Amino acid sequence: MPLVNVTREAPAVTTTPPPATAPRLSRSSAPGHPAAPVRVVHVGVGNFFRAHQAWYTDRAPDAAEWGIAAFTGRSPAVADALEPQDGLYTLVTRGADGDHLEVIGSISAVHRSDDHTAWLGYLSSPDVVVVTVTVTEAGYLLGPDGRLDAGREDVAADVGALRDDPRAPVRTTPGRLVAGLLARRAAGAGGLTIVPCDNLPDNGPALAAVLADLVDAVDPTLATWVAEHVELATTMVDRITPATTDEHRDVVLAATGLVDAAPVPTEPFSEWVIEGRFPYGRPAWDAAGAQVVDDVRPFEQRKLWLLNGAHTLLAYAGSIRGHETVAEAVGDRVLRGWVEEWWDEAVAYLSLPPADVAAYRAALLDRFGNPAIRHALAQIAADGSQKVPVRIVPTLRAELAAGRVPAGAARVLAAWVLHLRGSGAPVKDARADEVLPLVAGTLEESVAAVLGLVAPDLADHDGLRSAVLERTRDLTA
Ligand code: CS2
Repeated sequence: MPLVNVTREAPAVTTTPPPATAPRLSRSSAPGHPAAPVRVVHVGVGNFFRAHQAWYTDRAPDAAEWGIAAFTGRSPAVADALEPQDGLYTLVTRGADGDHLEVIGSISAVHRSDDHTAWLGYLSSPDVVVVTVTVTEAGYLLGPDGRLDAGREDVAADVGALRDDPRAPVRTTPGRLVAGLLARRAAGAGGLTIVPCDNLPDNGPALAAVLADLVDAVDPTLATWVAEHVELATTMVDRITPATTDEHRDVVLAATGLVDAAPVPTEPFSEWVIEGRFPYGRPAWDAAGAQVVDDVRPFEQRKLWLLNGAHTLLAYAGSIRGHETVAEAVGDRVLRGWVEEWWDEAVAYLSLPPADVAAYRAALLDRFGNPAIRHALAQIAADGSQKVPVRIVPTLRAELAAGRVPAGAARVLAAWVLHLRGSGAPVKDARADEVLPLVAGTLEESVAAVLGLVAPDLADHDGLRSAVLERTRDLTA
């Protein structure tokens, strides 16, 4: 795999304009990346997937046998960028020593989410045995009870469409998966493994529950076939991957002489921990650095509570304190103290050896402080309604059960309430219609209502309410 290293002492971006006629990155301008036959289908081709699962697949020793057909999720624009590039893109890994540029060739085909015929075609093929998913927490359509949120209008529309015609276009990710499974059963194409790769606790069982509910509503006879043919893996995924900007395009053009409309910036660190049997096969992701374990939960809790929990704290409290990126925010002494306070609470409930947890915390401070990763707090602030309950509430509950009102967890809730009330990063939430009315009254009322959303049984806990209120004062001081 050709690698270009660009040191920061000799900046990649020069003032010399690149030739106006610079060729576009593609399988002909960047030879050595033949398209592998499609055996993996992916839903949600965003930057995270391209820095993570696609990169592991590219590095696997059997990469030549495992091409990916990648479907867009919410944003079709990436398909417009990748199609003329034959699926190729540049991964820009930004370390302390500079940028490492690498062309990734594992995406053999790119499709827009509405290319339902292509979707059904792949799922009907016995060659395809793995489906990976990165659609963000919100894409799973989980209700508060951990089952499919069947009251949603888009879910009802998918149920109606699939009952009438199993090949009808659908709107949701669970709808696409069920449509694919119906087509696969009809084609007699055999079994496959679905690999959810989003930051949800127990993402395999969570997706299994959603699919079971949808199957039940659409065609209960599919349930037996699913039980015999569909495996769900459970995974912990980790790599900090911000959005692409023109700076990244300029770095790639200056270093390679090729135009890449959609390079992906990412950090050097990467982790993928996978629990799953994969009886139908998979790329040798373990040989590419992924860990295959019997129980992913300890790793997932460590990552979700320490990394993602601190991200959520920084996104709200940091933007309220006037910062724009994670690196800026963690460089603020006050915020850094709040992060440590939160970690001190959360680590008590992790089951990994304390020395590993301590090393992870130390590494996180370096990762957050990486100045070359301009990870926008506003990006992390999105969809708090999906993130706060899984990142913060388990520790909150455990601390209350132990008889303590945790200041760190209360602070995250306080910062989120203030954010929803208009402070710091702009509010962008898949459930904004439900969340924003909660903060329409006084601050006291907002705190009570938000607690009622994330932990209904704790909404009347006086000690917790006053701790959250008190923390809002620290943030507005
Ligand atoms: C972040 C994650 O946007 C967010 O909510 O906390 O995307 C985070 O950067 C990744 O999980 C890192 O692996």
